Amino acid sequence: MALLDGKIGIVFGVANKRSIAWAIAQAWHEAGAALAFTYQGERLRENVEELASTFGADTLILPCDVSRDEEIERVFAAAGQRFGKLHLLLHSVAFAPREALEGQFVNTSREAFRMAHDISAYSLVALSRHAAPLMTEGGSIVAMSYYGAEKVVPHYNVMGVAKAALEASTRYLAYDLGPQKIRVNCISAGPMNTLAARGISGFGEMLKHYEEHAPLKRNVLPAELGATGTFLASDGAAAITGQVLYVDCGYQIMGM
Ligand code: NAD
Ligand code: 0WE
Repeated sequence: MALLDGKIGIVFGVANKRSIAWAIAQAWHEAGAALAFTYQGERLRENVEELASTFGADTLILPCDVSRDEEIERVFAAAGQRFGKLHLLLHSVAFAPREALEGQFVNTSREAFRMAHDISAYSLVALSRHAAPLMTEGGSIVAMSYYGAEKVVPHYNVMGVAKAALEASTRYLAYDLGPQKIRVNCISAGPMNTLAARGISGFGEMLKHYEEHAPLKRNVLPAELGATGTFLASDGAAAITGQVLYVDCGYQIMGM
């Protein structure tokens, strides 16, 4: 019997094969879960259809811009109709306007701050609220975070503040949904070479810095995020909720 046999999940945040969401979805699938997928917009539809259909031609795949309430409602109505229940939800979504990740944090515009928090943090609250009524047998909600939530990482700027809001939201959601046996946790991943990291100036040096300074002297592999995602989704993590788990080769423990 595989770890997630009989579990039904929904995955937000696949853009392409390098997406962290895809690494965790593959691990959930290999552990026996049945999965539905959402994509941000028409631009990403083909990518996600091509990847997700490897899990079966009848895989549920729906558009969902998480900044639009009506799209969120449509997704959970469709998932309810198809499955009648839900056990797992992966939130692997973040966005801040590019200019906010370039200059100084002090120059963050009201609109960039609003967008970053809406898409990267509030969306977890909205998705959890819609998922909870379907999680009638309990559930596990997993969101992706980054170290810039707790310490200053130059240029991460408003995304760091939004990740702090995401992590705090994880704790308040864990408190609210705990009585329904719904657990809510974050995985704080070390830097990964994904679409969201591409074009961030100095990202190559950041990977090298982690390799030199993390206790394990290397960077994280996608399959390792998959394995942690599977653990958090499984009954092995039945007493873990509201936590931020660092999957970063130990980087976060260092003081110098
Ligand atoms: P990615 O670009 O593959 O994934 C980001 C996803 O966010 C994309 O699928 C994109 O479509 C989605 N998205 C953005 N705006 C959206 C919106 N309005 N509605 C719906 N979806 C939207 O990059 P990734 O690195 O896999 O990022 C996934 C998560 O992992 C993010 O939360 C990111 O902050 C986090 N993370 C990334 C790293 C890293 O170094 N790459 C490290 C730690 C945490
Ligand atoms: O969470 C992230 C990145 C998320 C992200 C990426 C982009 C690039 C394209 C959010 N919004 C946008 N907007 C865009 O227009 N990471 C953890 C990866 C990351 O991004 C950084 C990092 C790290 C690490 C930006 C600056 C410094 C470090």
